[in-house]
Amino acid sequence: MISITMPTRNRPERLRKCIKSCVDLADNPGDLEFLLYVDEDDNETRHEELQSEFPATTIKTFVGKRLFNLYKVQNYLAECANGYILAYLADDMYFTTEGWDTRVKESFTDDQIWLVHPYEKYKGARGAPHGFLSKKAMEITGIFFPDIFAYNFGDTWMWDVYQSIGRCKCLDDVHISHDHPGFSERKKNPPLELAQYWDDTYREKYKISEDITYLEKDKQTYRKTLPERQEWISKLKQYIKNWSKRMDKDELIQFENDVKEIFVAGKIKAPVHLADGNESELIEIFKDIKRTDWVFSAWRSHYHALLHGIDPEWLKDQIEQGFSITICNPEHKFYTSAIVGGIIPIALGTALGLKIKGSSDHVWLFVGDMTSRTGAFHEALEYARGHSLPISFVIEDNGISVQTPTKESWGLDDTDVRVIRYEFKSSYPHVGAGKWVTF
Ligand SMILES: Cc1ncc(C[n+]2csc(CCOP(=O)(O)OP(=O)(O)O)c2C)c(N)n1
Ligand SMILES: [Mg+2]
Repeated sequence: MISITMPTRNRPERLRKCIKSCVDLADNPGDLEFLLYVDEDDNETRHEELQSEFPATTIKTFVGKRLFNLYKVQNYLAECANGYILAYLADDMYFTTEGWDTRVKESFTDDQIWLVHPYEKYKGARGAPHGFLSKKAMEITGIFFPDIFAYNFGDTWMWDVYQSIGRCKCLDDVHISHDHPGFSERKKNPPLELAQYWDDTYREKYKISEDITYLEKDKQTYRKTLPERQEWISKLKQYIKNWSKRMDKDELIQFENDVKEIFVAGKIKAPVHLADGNESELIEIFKDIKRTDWVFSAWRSHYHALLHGIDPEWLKDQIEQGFSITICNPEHKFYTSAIVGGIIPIALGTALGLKIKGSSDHVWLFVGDMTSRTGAFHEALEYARGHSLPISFVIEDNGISVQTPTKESWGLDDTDVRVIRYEFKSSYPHVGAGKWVTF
């Protein structure tokens, strides 16, 4: 979902035009959320009517004190947003490109650390007066926008920070128009149609007192903020670096040893399924798995979760809480089920959904050797093959189902070339750490 944060004041018609352009030109207006901040003394904006006028989308209004600080308003709205992409748009812009939302969503691959911005008539690709950031980035920097400015330089800050980490993306094919050009443009060629918008609201905001304008004051503040911007840059860089790093064999083994110790001490009041002996195979397989792919696994999923980039601390905490056999992390598109075969139709349906949407993401399904004998597995394999779905099947063959030797019970060997298969031998039993534990 894209959440659009939008402070507005006394411009009902332009606000309408802006929302209308966003909704009419979006491929998926149901996946948009508008968060409007309306000043309590604004009696022109008929925000109550907007939701019924645009039923295809979600419009939430927050009425509050006039804050005289655009970024405080935007930060407040961003905190309330549900989307993983946050947009800072102004109520005097409007999109002119169909499918703008799909283009924006596509741009947020990898680690989500991007400033994506449309091509704007006056600034072109040379700045991002309007843009899209991720909630992830906001988590890392702790705040959506720095709120030390009143009205200016927040977007300059973003532009500088994201440019210097090489994560600024101008969508040349997504255009917006902005009824509020920069000063130089206005001086050179004052557009008549804009003059009417140059109302008291604007004049008021550009003047603090007789000798200083907000613009001048914000500029002075900006010059002093290099250390703060550098702090953002290093936090974001660090995140990007950690994100692309995968655990190596020793780190995986160390993680399981830690879990084993905690379990044997009786501190995890639920079953744990430990793995070992398959680190190298999994590390090899995960080289082909993009961080943005979907991974589905079963009860023994610690290694899969770690190799898919899930935070080891978060995972350990989940295991300690007793969720070892049902680890799920939507942010990383990682899902498991402890029901034999339970995850198979979910993975298959996800692959079907991706194909229908035309997504370039891929689904990876990990199952045990006995699970690969179930009807659900064979049906899924046939259906995926018949419909050319973006899904890969991986069979993890430890030769047993709990304690039953799989090959003995089925009387066959496996030579199916349509699936990835690796064999391994774990020194742990099916469940637990090989030592009886009383909780
Ligand atoms: C529907 C269902 N039946 C039985 C079980 C109990 N069970 C849990 S894991 C498992 C063994 C599955 O063997 P395999 O697919 O080879 O997995 P692995 O050896 O990797 O654990 C069984 C029977 C279950 N979780 N769900
Ligand atoms: Mg098995």
